[in-house]
Amino acid sequence: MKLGDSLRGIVRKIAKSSKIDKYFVEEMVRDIQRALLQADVNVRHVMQLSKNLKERALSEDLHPRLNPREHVIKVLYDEIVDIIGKGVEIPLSKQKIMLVGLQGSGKTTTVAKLAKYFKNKNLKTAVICADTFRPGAYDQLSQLVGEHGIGFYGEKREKDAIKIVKNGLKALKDYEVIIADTAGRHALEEDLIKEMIDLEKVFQPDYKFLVLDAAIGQLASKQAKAFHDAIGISGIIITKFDGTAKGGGSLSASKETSIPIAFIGTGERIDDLEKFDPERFVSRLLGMGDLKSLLEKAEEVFAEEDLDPKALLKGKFTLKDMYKQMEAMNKMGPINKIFDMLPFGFNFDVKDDMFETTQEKMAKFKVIMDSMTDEELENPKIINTSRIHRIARGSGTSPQEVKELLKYHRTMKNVMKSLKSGKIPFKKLAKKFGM
Ligand SMILES: Nc1nc2c(ncn2[C@@H]2O[C@H](COP(=O)(O)OP(=O)(O)O)[C@@H](O)[C@H]2O)c(=O)[nH]1
Ligand SMILES: [Mg+2]
Repeated sequence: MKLGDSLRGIVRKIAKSSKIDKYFVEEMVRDIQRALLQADVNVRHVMQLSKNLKERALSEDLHPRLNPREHVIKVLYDEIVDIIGKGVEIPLSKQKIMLVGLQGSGKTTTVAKLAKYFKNKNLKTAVICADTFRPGAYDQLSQLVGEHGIGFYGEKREKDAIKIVKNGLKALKDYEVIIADTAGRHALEEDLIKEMIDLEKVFQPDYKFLVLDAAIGQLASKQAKAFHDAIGISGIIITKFDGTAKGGGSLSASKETSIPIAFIGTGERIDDLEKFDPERFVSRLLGMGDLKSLLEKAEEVFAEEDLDPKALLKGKFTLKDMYKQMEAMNKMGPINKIFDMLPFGFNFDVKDDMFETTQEKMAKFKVIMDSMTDEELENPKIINTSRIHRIARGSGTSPQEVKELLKYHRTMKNVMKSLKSGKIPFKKLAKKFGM
């Protein structure tokens, strides 16, 4: 994400600076202003943050465990956490959730993502299609949740959303979590408001989430207020965070309206949904890493795969381990997103595409590994040129492809090693910051 890129650049500059003085702070504040304004953060917030940064960076007493550079990073971290909205804890229990928002904001996609989120937490989850306005809404939602073991209720030809919800509640009474998708319009017009209010009365949701497209930037604030006034919103879900440079606008809109942010959508896939936690979010944004989220996510996936979660960080890391891990990683989503969660100073000398664990690549790796001996799988170091040729012949691949597999393994092994050895500044920083 663009905001993240510029902020990480600034943090790196601070970390490398030889001296933190007035000139340095002024330049830094200018850099930060540019980054935040480009991300469409409200100028008022940017000015307040600049003022606080200038005051605190040099005058404030240093924390006994921090050096001046770390102090400035910590101040920056605090101030950014302060201008974005708070999170909200959604219990993992029986509940009903209703999603509202303008057309195209990402409601239907998010209904499916949320349902999968609760389903992954072992709650019996179903969705209701109460969008009778948009043709194809029924098919879209039933397809999205189709293969994921999520219940679905809809009535393809019924035009009365209230009736559908009433029937849906009866049909789905054995489910623990029920999420309703509702119709959107191009603007918040009277008929939409009326429908939302009627639906709310019948459905009686525990949570009403407003789905906001991150690309609307600062307009998010106005939209959130309007929906809040109409039906009372319990939380915001910001979507399409992956595709915009303006994400800062919706993040600070939450602070302005005091409506917390519940989740963030970061892609089109059903798993591209993150629970929002401002502190974690900002530490990732600043490149300080988020090993906590990473491990949590790994744990979820590894549980599904029946693997030891800590295996990511320990062990000899043989080719067999790598394969298992690739399978798990595949479920966690694109690997470059995972690396976004890792701290700065964690430099890999590799391109993103090297980490693409496509099904195709996995299949090829598997074929190659089938032609290796157990000894080679346990200790890939012994694989010399003549072995490479033998393996390539045996698997019907090219020596080039065998080398690619070995290179991938070496890189992953290095990643594991640095994670294990704690070479990462984050751990130190995190401890110092009391995170
Ligand atoms: N890149 C990206 N696309 C998204 C995200 N959420 C939704 N979309 C896309 O946005 C478009 C509109 O989504 P939809 O759920 O139909 O919106 P609705 O009209 O509010 O129900 C679809 O093409 C989705 O794939 C997201 O977090 N990231
Ligand atoms: Mg929809």
